[in-house]
Amino acid sequence: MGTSQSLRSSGSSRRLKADRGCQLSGAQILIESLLHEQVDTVFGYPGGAVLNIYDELYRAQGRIAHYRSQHEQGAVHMADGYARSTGKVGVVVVTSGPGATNAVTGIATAHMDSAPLVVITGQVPRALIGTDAFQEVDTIGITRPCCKKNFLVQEAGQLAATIQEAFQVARTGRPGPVVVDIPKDVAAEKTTWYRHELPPSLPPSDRAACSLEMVSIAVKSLMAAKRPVLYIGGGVVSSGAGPELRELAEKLSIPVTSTLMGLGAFPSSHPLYLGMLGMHGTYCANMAISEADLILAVGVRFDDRVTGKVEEFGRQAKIIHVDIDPRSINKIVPVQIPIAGDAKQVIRSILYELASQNGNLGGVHGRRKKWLNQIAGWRRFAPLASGNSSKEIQPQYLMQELYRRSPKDVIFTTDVGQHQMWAAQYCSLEEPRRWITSGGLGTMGFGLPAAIGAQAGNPEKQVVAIVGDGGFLMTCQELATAVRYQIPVKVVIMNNRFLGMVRQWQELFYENRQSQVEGNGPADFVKLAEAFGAQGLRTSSPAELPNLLEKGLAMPGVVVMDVHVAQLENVYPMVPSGASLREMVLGPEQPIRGYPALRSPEPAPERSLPSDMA
Ligand SMILES: Cc1ncc(C[n+]2csc(CCOP(=O)(O)OP(=O)(O)O)c2C)c(N)n1
Repeated sequence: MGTSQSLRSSGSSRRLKADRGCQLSGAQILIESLLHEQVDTVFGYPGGAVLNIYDELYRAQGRIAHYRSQHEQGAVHMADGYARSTGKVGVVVVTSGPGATNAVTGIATAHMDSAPLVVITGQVPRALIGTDAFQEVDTIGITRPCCKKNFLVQEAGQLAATIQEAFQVARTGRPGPVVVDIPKDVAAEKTTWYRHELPPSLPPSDRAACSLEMVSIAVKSLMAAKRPVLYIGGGVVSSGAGPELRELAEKLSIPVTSTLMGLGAFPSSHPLYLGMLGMHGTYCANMAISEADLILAVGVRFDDRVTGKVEEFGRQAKIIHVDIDPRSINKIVPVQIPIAGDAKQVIRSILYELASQNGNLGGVHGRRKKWLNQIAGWRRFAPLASGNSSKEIQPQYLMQELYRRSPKDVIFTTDVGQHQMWAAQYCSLEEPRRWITSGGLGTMGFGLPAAIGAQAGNPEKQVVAIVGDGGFLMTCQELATAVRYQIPVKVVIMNNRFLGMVRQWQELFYENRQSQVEGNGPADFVKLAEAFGAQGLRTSSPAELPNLLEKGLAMPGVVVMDVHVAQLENVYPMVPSGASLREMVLGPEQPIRGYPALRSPEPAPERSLPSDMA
């Protein structure tokens, strides 16, 4: 039994011995540090530079569960899915060279979406660094621009403090991935280690205090506004500010729209909820933002997929921007009321200030009536199309049926493409941390491994990966991981035999020249699932679909449901790239300004709003 294990097996005499210090290797100190951070789950892939670490992971079996992926990208997405669904830091171990470079897509994905990870990469021995040694890459250089912070550990004596800092950085402020590069000889080297060297774990968030003066100005503006909108994003999920936001929205009758990353932070069935905004957002959300006189933006970063033409975004509105990361404020749009701070704390401060007005909200609800009526009109004018299917399965119908048949507390992960947008539109969620998608980097191949990580962290929940046929083939080998560890994820392939989202853009903006977007030949996903030891089901019939979903979701083990949908369906509404949110295209019958209408031989009449809504 290794020294680290004997240290763990408590007993006061042993503790005393530990306090007098003992000789541990860098790898043993790493394991002690992970246990100190209460890590019980690690994802990774072994190799030469991390042999010592894997030897200690072997000894730590029973205390740390390790899931070995089939590719390092998969391991990082798994840790990411685990982190986003549990709120804990996800941990990854990969080897040097190709192990580290394979991990980069996962690290960049987590970085863009602010997911807290600690990624431990092996490195060649210190004496070989810079010599083009076997499996040497400059991991620090490569990962610098796509992680929150990285460390090259120079000696075993630095490991405990470095790991602690890495966890603290990963989960504090705007969360993100941290890379710790450990040369092989540092992992092997022994040093005197004292248990009391491990200081108590630092709190998960700095809960930075915000400017009370700004809060007070924000409250006045919120009370005075005639057409306010709350625009929320992933920062609300990471700070757990959902309940406070709901209280605020209800207290002041403020309608709420969410980014792709914020879905679930505000209950989608709530009457004040407008749906997602942005490129494939709802008509009423995009109109509300465009017409608002006040936007309270919380935990968002004004991504270009959200704002459309940025000069037009919320042009009539005063903007209050609450964000933990002061660098995000005033970065894309000028903000009149900046509040740097943790979303939960700031919204609490706003609620506190409102409460101090002794319930005298100055007739705010009456003032909002006209605005809420106008929004109701937009909602009625252009609701999301319902996916009626007779001959073929419409993608919208698939999403509606999947949502209807999934348990209320289901966790959905998605890949990237049309299916992701339809899932966002139709699989509306009531709670945070149930919607896991690659929003910022838009990484195809994310859905399946993220689902495996989410399922590992939430064994009691149903986890469903919604993927496209293209993205599924990027990481489908992770089915082997799910089967091996009996992680019973369900995979729903929205199979349109196209790289659908790219085909949609080629149709709409490149005169339908379909360049390299056709499907994957006779790829048989049922056989593929079976080859990995999973179960496969397939349908292309609208009548069969409900039963297939019911059956597939209820089956034990890993199940792949290959659902053949209409091939040429496009995602609407759509704001063409670079257009303002008002220039949404609602459906195929409506030509996109500057582009020929491909679907209708005659130019379709412009859809116009009823006069009271124009
Ligand atoms: C790794 C990666 N490569 C390329 C792209 C560009 N891309 C965005 S969506 C898309 C098509 C996805 O096709 P599929 O997985 O079949 O999903 P669908 O759009 O049909 O739902 C592509 C190629 C990407 N987002 N990620």
